[in-house]
Amino acid sequence: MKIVALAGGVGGAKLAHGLAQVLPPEDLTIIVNTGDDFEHYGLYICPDLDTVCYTLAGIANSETGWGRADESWNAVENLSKLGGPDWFKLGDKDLGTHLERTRRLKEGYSLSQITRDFCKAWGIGHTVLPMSDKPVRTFVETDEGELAFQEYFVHRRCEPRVKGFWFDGVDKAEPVRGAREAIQSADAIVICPSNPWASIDPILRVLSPLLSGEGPGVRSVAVSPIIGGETVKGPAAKMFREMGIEPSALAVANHYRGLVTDFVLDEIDAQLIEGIKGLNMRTHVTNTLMKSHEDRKRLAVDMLNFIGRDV
Ligand code: FO1
Repeated sequence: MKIVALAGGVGGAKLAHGLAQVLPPEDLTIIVNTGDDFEHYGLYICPDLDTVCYTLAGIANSETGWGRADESWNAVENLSKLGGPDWFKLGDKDLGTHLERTRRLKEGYSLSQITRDFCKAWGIGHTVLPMSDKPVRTFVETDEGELAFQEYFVHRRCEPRVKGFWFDGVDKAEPVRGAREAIQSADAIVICPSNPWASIDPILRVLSPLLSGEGPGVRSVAVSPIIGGETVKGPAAKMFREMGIEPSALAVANHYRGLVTDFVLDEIDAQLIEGIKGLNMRTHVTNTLMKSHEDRKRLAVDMLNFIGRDV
């Protein structure tokens, strides 16, 4: 079964990792959000691409959910002593990624070419693609004005109240080469349990020319990142509340209405099934919490059974 997975940060990377454990490389393409990307210390940093790749390569920092495992912090400690901005923690190993990516971008390589070479170097067999080779930047409209994503998410620790989002460059950013073929040959698109507003919406906007195809279109299965009204990790539930929406798996399904054919929610939210079916989506209830690598694999197998049963 061929799958295209759309993923952002931590939650998305976990399910992508689960799918990579059960699908061969030729049957899984992972398309990653680049709206979180930004320049810092003159380096071009791609947090979601790195979170997905480090997770697939088994070198991700499992405590923080970002950056590398077994990290040291000499560079950032020393730049801090010099009075430099140290709010965005760049580990020494992680710095190597940003230095080399920035060097190659300056040499004219595309982000997708660089990602392909990095995946090879990290021993990742599956295809990981940035959603576009053109820059897209997520901005968060808040009660304190407009903030670039990392300014909001890391520097301000998601404190400002969110009013909306916009994605600079999204209308000029064509889908990355390879996305069209992957989607056309896919049995299903899996929308991983990432932040619907900040991680998945940018990808859906960039890929929309490929997704609004006539006819039944590709099967698309979204997994709720909200369980029992709360996000497992990250500010998605807070964002829903601040946008005047009570956070729940139903609210997430409603966010994706018209875009997905199927919705996967956690057993704890089974009472929401009828409401989600009312959005013209097939529902699948299971344990969607991924605490261990085994959990990631179990959810992936569960998803494929669910998709395969009706394909
Ligand atoms: N998130 C934080 O909350 N604090 C950090 O200091 C931080 C550093 C960091 C360095 C590299 C990287 O790839 C990600 C990093 N993140 C950090 C996460 C980053 O903000 C991502 O955008 C989130 O994971 C949301 O996708």
